Amino acid sequence: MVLLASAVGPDFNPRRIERLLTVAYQSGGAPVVLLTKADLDEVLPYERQLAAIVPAVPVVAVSGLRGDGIQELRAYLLRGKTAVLIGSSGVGKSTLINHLLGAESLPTGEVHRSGQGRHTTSHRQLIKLPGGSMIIDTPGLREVQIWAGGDTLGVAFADIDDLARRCRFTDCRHRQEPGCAVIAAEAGGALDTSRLTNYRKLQGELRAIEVRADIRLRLEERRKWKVIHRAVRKGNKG
Ligand SMILES: Nc1nc2c(ncn2[C@@H]2O[C@H](COP(=O)(O)OP(=O)(O)O)[C@@H](O)[C@H]2O)c(=O)[nH]1
Ligand SMILES: [Mg+2]
Ligand SMILES: [Zn+2]
Repeated sequence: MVLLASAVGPDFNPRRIERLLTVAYQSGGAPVVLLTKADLDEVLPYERQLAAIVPAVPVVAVSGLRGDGIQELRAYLLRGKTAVLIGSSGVGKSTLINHLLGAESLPTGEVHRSGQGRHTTSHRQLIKLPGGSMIIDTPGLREVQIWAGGDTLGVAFADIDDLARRCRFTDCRHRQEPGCAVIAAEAGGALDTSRLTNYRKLQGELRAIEVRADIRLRLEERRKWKVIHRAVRKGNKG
């Protein structure tokens, strides 16, 4: 299970959640969104926004300080299950785990005035929770990167994937191709522009990673053949 933590407040960013969701789907884990620091603001408007962008993903509003949503969260953390907690530094991941543990086991940090959290969690850590589940605390987004493989965007952006079936070209990238149903949906207002922009950005990142992976693969292949050729030459001499 992948718990995507995002705090309520002015820094709340649906685009970041889309990105985390892409990472979650790539991992093969089932995603659950945690709306953290629920003690700071009315959670309903955030839940409404999430329902629009991640309709199929459960959302739990939690507060590691006040204890909101802890029972609901525990219902996901079943015996034998492992969850990884990801999200920006300072959203309250370690505080939440401490609450689940009922102890101050993990260091937590003050949030900088810039809104950026300090990286008080410096490494990943697997923690056994009472109840028999396990949870992995992570230091923040630096650890969480998109990697190529699988139809990840298609799952995280199922709406765009559905529209894409009606594009004229089957390999349409929804950028400026004629007969693109995605571009048409955006122009007609049915698809949110910033959601499409984020989709394109993630698509570009995935492509860059695929290209890098491809170069690495070719270099490895070349090295392998060099070794084989050298061995063959030696063999011929001897
Ligand atoms: N108001 C409020 N503050 C919180 C909550 N959880 C964490 N914090 C504060 O946010 C800061 C960062 O918390 P931390 O757990 O270290 O975040 P992490 O970087 O995601 O592990 C600390 O100052 C916490 O006291 C919460 O539920 N409500
Ligand atoms: Mg932490
Ligand atoms: Zn298209």
